[in-house]
Amino acid sequence: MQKVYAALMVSFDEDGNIDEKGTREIIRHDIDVEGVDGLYVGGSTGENFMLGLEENKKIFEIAWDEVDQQVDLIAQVGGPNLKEAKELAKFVTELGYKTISAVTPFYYNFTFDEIKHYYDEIVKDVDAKLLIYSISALTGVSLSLDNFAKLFSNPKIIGVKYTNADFYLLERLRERFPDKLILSGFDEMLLPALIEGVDGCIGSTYNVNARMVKEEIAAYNNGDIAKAQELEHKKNDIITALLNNGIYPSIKLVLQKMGVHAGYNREPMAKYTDKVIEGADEIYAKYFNK
Ligand code: MN9
Repeated sequence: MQKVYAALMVSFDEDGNIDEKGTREIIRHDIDVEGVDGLYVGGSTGENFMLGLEENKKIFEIAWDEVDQQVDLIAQVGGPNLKEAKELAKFVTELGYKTISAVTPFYYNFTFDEIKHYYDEIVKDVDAKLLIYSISALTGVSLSLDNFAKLFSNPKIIGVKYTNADFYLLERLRERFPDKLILSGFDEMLLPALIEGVDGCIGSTYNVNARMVKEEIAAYNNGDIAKAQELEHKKNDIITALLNNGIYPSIKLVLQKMGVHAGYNREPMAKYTDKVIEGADEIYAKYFNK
């Protein structure tokens, strides 16, 4: 069965400090209520690119401790600061994480050789497998099929978190690398990704909607395509509402309504306005208060 990973959210207090208790509550909710198969820690949904090294370490520690090996964990350690990425990779593997992930290095228009060097360096001295985190819409970094082939030639690089609407490339990747792990990163494009043969999915909305998604995957696997399509539509009604109201604040506010202390977003993300709070209340009432 294809695995569902929540891209873990982190709870921050009003001043933007990590709220450890709230973060543990989100983890418990994801595992105990949503029934996720795993957590992707330190991704964009974890607001990681707004945090410092020590804060990222703290979050990896909290997640490792709270999860207590109940579900799979993937630690996203990447960013344009390669020294820090390597330090985080070492830190998480010493904690016990077996799988790490790293975003393609962004901002400086690195050449492919520089990107390849970055990945080889991150995995070089650690006993861990790595998933490339490819999200070209936000990083501006696109990888071709041949680029993937070169990166995958390193045996420690076991797959990709594929956050991309290019289904042709996804199909070519699946065909060429049947043994690599491909996890789909756009929650709103799950069904077409399943059809292309992904091994699972990682996403922000699975913090609040993993149950419906697991039902959809089960319907797809049973060959009940009509049911899978119906669930894809229902899921995307929710995702569309969340996106229209602001995805990060809305997921946190919905969690809050579910009794989980998900806190605030980290600046420069805005504080919740009344309009956003009302919008999230409506989303909760319409889709979640069953
Ligand atoms: O991890 C997430 N990407 C970002 C992947 O937040 C940048 C997705 O789960 C999206 O939030 C989701 C809604 O567009 O697909």
